[in-house]
Amino acid sequence: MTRDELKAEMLRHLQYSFGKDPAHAQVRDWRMALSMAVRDRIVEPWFAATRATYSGQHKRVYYLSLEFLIGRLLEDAIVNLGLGQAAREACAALDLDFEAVMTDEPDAALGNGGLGRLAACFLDSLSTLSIPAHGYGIRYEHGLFKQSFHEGRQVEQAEDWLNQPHAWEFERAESSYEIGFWGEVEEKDGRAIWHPGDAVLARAYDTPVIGWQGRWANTLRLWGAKPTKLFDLARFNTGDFTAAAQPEEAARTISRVLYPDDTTDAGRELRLKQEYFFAAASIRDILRRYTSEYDDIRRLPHKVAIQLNDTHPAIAGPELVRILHDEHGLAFDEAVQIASATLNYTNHTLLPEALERWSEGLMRHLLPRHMRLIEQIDDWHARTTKGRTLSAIDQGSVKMGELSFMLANRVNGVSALHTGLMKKTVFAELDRLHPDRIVNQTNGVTPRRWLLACNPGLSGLVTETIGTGWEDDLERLGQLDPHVSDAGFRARFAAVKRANKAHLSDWIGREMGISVDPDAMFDVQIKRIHEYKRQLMNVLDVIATWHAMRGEPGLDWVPRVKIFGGKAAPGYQTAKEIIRLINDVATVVNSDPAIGDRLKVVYPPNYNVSMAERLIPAADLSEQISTAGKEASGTGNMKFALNGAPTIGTLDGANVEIRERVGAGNFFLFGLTAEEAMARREVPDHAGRAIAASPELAQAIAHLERGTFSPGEPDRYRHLAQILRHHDYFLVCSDFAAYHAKQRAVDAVFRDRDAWVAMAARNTARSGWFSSDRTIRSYAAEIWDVTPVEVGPGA
Ligand code: 26Y
Repeated sequence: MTRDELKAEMLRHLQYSFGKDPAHAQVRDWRMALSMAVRDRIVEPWFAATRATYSGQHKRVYYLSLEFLIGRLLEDAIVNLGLGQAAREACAALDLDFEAVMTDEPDAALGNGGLGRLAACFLDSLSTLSIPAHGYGIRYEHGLFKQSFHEGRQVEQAEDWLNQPHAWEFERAESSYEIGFWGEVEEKDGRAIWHPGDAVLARAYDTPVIGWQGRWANTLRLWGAKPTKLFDLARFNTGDFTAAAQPEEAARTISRVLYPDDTTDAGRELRLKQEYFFAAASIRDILRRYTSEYDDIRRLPHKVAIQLNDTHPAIAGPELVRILHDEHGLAFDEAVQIASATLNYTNHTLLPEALERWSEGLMRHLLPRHMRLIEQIDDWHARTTKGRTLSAIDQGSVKMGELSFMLANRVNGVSALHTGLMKKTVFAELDRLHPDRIVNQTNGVTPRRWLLACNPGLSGLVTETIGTGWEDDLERLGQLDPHVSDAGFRARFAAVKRANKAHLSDWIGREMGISVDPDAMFDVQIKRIHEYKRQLMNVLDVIATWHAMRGEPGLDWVPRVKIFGGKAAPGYQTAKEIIRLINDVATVVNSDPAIGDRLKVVYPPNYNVSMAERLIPAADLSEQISTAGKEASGTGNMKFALNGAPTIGTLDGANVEIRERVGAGNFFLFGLTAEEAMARREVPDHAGRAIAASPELAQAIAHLERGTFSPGEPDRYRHLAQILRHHDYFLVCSDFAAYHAKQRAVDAVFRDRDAWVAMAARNTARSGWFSSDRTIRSYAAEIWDVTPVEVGPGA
């Protein structure tokens, strides 16, 4: 498509799809017009892919996830369709600022963090690999909350991405399912019939997901909740307008927000309703498609593979058993066998508080038939494995991990270390009973978004050096390795990073009013704020460094910009204290004349996918410092390495595999191993001992307690200090000295610019394995038993 064709299409959509006169069009109108023009190019490959799947009777993959953190879609589509140049030129010809048009699009933030972003990368790779697949999720009206800082404290506001037309979705009014809740189960002639007490409609909204070079497109189908009857006309006519609208309100609540607060009973019930709502609609849709093509329901596992993204969609298991048994009339055991040959489960965390459990009472009340089936599934498992000591029902609650495991063909962890720990800890007994069920699938990230689109400078250099083809064959980056010893290549690599940093410095200046030196080291930690991720250890290092700089202002310090980004769960008080501390430390450090440009702390609010795309290409150092054994994989770690930022990190999650691949000499390792961490927790007063052994740490904690960063309110960080001294489960104190020392080693290498650039470039050259294409190929072969559909070039 040429510039002129695209421009003509934009003008056509502007006028005929949106009724706008070009003379009065705003950026948003132009962005919508461009989106429509681009979307039109997706529809054909999308139809072609669907037709090819039907006509070849190919097996399909269904990825069920409560989260899809997809971010912006326009640039992604432009890049995948190879329309970058045409789009830039068309915008220029219309006197539009291309960057402003791109950034006008709101982020689709239908997820919290890693698990949701992984689902989005997987959709991208499934399309790139032409594997017939659907993503299924909820069309939340409000995605992840918007974060702002008021006096350093996190304030949450409702996010509102649908408060404007959504360019990418197709509403399917004809694809709706009635989803029941509550009610009773009637036993009749040995058969169970569930009579729900209430119901809502699940309506489908489809977003095409285009793969690399537009060869294939799959569908992300999101469910919106609607009332089964619009409103109560009788009540309306009596003048009780509010009551008349009540059914609609109640139904819509289900797809209103991502992760409602689950600390109250009302919140918990709503969350379970969301899970069942979307799982049931998806299963219904999958079976409708299957039965429209095939007669024998027993062959379902040959044509369908379902992946459960953690336990959040786990109720899909009992729902599938219910339909096969109650509605299709299969014997119970056979129904369970078919369901478990179809379903697979990915575990993303071993943290006890994130392992879902539902109270038996709530489950029986909301889903009476399912609770009964869960008991039967539990009995069936005990009967068929003689694993009598084990149950998915424990002390009045249903353990969704165990239930998902019992009903799965394969269960996978997301990094080698995490999968090993799953076998050793939470699923030890189930693994013994089913030794082939647990497999590892190390996470990956899509190189289209996380290198090609977000880092044009580096991707240009890669292409000039090794040619094209790496975009969907990322291991080709290995061909860069020999070039790293070429001084000319290193100079160009360094120039790209320097330009990215200058660009980010401008943005930080504009957005935050903080001036940062693009030649300083950009040290970045961006992820959800959680104690196990240890942002607190990072701030303590900032405090210790600041303290040392003030003590010896004459020393030749390596200038650093400490960049933080991330949100805390609204009810997670300790994480919110850590946020406030980072902001308070920033206030003191950034305005300290004794420090000047040598240390800056920058924490831009409302970290999201788009901000990650801005920060990662400009990073020098990647902070991956979780307590070993706690971060299942991490995927940010892969994005940094790919973009030429070496890691300072622990042996946790996929850091282990990153270090193996980039080489120990290109990775700053520190800290306790997972085994040592477990042992250390048993040492009495481990924190006290670590504090006594590290004057820097003792000093930094003393600053917290003295109110250095909370003038006039010395108690503000008393609680954090207490945690460090007496309840340091995440071993911040035990790892601090090693971390602080390793940061000095980082300084030393950074001083030797050429050595640093070589290290950075080797990170890029050796990160090819972390493409989500590799991950998806591996799921396809080892879990789903599907193969890519052959498509002609540029179909
Ligand atoms: C049930 C509720 C409490 C809950 C909600 C969200 C539990 C967990 C989650 C999200 C978990 C998550 O994002 N896990 C992350 O998954 C990534 C993809 O596998 C990993 O890279 C990352 O280490 C892990 O923390």
